[in-house]
Amino acid sequence: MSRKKQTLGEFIIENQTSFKYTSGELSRLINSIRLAAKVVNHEVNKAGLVDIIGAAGDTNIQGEDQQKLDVYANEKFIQTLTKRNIVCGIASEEEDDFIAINSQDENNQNKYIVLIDPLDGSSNIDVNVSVGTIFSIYRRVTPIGTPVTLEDFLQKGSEQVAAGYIVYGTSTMIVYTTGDGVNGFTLNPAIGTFYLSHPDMQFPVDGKIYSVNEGNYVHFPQGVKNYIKYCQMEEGDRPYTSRYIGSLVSDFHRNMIKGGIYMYPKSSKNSEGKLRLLYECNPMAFLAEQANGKASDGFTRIMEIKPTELHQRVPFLCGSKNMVEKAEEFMQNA
Ligand code: P6P
Repeated sequence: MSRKKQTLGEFIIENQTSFKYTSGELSRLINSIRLAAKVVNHEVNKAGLVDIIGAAGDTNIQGEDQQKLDVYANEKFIQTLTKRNIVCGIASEEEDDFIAINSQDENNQNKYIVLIDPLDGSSNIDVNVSVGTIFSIYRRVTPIGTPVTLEDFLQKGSEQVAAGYIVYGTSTMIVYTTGDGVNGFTLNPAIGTFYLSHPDMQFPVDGKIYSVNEGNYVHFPQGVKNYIKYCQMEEGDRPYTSRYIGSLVSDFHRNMIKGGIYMYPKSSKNSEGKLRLLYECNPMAFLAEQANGKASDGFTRIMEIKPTELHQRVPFLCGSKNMVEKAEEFMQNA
């Protein structure tokens, strides 16, 4: 008889003492993300059945066509986080500016801010390929009870208190860290409960999978080209396998389980890369490092980069430590 699997709710309660700050609020925050994840999951899973897919007709600050599910997911996460009165500020890929929550209430003692990519990989929605939500949580740095400012959001990734993702794949999972390792929880849709299915997730120190959009090869810096050719060379345990889903959360999740590297380098088309530092790279970097992996822009540790803008982009490499270090070697010696 297999041991009863712990639910996400039980796990949060059991582990909140290991969290170095006031634990109750963070637990409530993770719980509100869990609720929003279930609501969004329900819509993602039936996207093909109702007229909710397809462009919403608007574009976001990134200039990308907003998919209706992008808009829906953004609204649900913001509503849930606001309604539960847990956070004092939210920034989202789908919002031009950050949102101050209850900023007129000087009794608002909420100390956490959340940055979110509500539906990453949304171009995959219409073709039934997995997508994800990414979240990053900080404590505010401006005085409690005052409206949050941009300073609260432009913190280094090393200041994150929690980060994670939801992957809406063949099964729906929440994978997150509060700085004490990475744990994965799988949703049982029949009863709407997440169960601890992947305790203490770790990147294998090495791997054989490289994930990059090779369609951009001719536009990459020479060091990146040299690393890709290294991956393809018949030597030792190479050539590696190329796997690129076009959904960061899905590529990251597979590489964390099997071993591998994900790269979105800068190029002559994207001078700073495509991925956003605050709500894509920093949370994935926190997870990567907590899972014994590594994340950099090829030269600098992602979580050491001081943000200057809310929607700032950076080049991004993350995954198995040895693979990231080999790619950095090629990039730094080109
Ligand atoms: P490209 C999705 O838009 C995303 O932000 C990541 O999830 C994904 O890895 C990447 O962009 C795909 O971008 O340019 O290769 O299609």
